[in-house]
Amino acid sequence: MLQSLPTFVAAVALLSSSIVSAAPWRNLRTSNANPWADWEYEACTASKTRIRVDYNSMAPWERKLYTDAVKCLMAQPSQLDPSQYPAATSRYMDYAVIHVGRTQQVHLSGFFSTWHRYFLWLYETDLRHTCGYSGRFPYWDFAATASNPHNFPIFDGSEYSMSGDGLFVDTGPIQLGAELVIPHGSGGGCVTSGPFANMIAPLKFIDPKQLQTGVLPADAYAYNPVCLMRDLNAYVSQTYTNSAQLVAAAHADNASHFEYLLNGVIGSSSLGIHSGAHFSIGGQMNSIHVSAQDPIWYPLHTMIDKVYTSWQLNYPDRAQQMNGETGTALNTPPSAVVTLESVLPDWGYFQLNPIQLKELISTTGGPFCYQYDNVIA
Ligand SMILES: [Cu+2]
Repeated sequence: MLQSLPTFVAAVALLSSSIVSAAPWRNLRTSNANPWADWEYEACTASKTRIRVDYNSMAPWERKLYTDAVKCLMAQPSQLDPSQYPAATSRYMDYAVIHVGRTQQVHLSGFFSTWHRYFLWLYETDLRHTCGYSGRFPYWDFAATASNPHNFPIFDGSEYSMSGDGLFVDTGPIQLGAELVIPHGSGGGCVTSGPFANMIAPLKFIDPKQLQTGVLPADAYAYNPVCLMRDLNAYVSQTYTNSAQLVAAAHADNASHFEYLLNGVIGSSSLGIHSGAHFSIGGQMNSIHVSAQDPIWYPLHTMIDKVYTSWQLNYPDRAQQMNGETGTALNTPPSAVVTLESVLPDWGYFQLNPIQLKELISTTGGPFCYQYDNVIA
């Protein structure tokens, strides 16, 4: 599917074990005998099941409760070694840094859906445990806002939003690949409204093409403070993340078809829902690697998880299918095909225990206990 990509075999830049630090909480117990076999998860019961909801359906007070919790995480100290990870300026940014460190393994690979599902769960749990968040975990239904994202509470720039667009900076059309040019959106500059106004994003932009090399740039964790930027793009939303595309993904024939509808083919005009959602926000979100700096990353990926969950619930016989891909982006450097038995790359200090993919298949099994307010039928 990919023609003449520069494939030189190189070691995937793994985060070193210095990312180990005392986890302040655990959602599973491990016995000291054999960490591979002996942990137990708490049973997920109906009364314990958390329901995830559309941000736009939440009352203003609950939306503010959520963004206050995110800001609380931004005010907590980093647990990473500052000499190795200068861009890790807070506990919130630790997630973004760890995401950078795992990017080459958990995108365009067999780990995408389940690694991100658990990453979101860790973040949600951290908001509750570290910042006392008591509301529901929101997703951003990007198909529902495609007509004009500014018109919805999530991006209206009010104190109850996820902050608005960036200031308008006319930099012309955006070249996303050899075959793909998209029109400029309505922003392009710094985000100056709402809860995350004037936020600093310390991770330097990494071009998605980097995925094709199998390694991270040498300065991937350097401290490079710039403003959080956005360029909301209704054209991209309407073209790549409309409801017909969500429905198609929720009814994909098999896991590799699902992966294609989600992630498209890098560098081609086939963007997929996931990349489309990223590019409809612009700014840091245009980088697969460093996008998790923008707080909208979490509701966006929660929506991707809702699509994954819907597909699994629509076709229980396909729920455990693998997409046939390996454990490295574009199989660079080459690695083994991912199976249900595969151990996922860890989540930095947030979760260092080995977790097998089969544990992350159901949202009401393994470590999880949540559902969505509805299923994409
Ligand atoms: Cu990601």
